Amino acid sequence: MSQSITNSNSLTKDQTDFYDRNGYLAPVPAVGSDMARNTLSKIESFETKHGEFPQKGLKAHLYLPWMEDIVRHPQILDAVETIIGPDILCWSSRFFIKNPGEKGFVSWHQDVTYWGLDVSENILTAWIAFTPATKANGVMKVIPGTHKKVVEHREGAASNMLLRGQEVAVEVNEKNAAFMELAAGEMSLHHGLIFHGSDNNYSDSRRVGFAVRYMPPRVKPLDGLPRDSAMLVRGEDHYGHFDLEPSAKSELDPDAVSFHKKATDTYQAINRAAANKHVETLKKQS
Ligand SMILES: O=C(O)CCC(=O)C(=O)O
Repeated sequence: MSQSITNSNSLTKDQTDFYDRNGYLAPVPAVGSDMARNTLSKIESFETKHGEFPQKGLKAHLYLPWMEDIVRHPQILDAVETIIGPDILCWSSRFFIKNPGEKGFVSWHQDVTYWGLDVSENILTAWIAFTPATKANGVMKVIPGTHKKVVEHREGAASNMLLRGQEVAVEVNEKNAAFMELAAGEMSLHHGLIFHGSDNNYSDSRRVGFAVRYMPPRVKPLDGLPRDSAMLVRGEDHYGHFDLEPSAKSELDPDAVSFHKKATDTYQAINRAAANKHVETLKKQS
């Protein structure tokens, strides 16, 4: 008799229906409280030794094997697989750390518009909490249902944690916001096009999160951008649209550090160029 194999953290039909309708899901179990505590202690030792993470912690999993363990965590991938299928690339990752009293908000934006990737694809972020994420410390908020259409963005908001300070150039009714509160070790999932952002941390505790961007290997980069890279974290890549990224042999291993520099320089170049490309998408939409 054949037995069906179920993944331990696969999402239910109700959860995927909710995600399809609303463009987000939270809270979802991720790495658990013990691993969250251990990883937080590694993050804080790294900060004590080296100061801030280079490039705002962009693609930190490329030079920190203990962050690659997070990016490849089976519980996270089981949930992601339910939404995007069995072949999974990690396109990028980034720390979002807010210290108490520090001004650092994230204005309403749609991620994929700046990523140089096909906006019609199922690209998502797993945002993993290493401390609790609460309304008081600036938890991420979303506007449910805004993931169906690309909108215009403007750049340069005064205080902002994003690389280009971008925000949607349409009115947002804050009353419709859903707050994705999380316990340490849990995650939220958000669609690459959902309007999302977060407020300053008004509490007296740190908010430490790590955003990991996942997509199926069939996703095509937009034409005319530098060749990009991504890490295959589950299944197979039959498309070859991206150079596959190597794992670091150890923390800050020199090959990994130099690869990371190259990959994040490319990321920044794509980020700059993609803003113009997404204006082309808007024109096609209208
Ligand atoms: O951590 C935050 O407050 C915002 C995160 C975010 O904008 C993202 O993951 O795309």
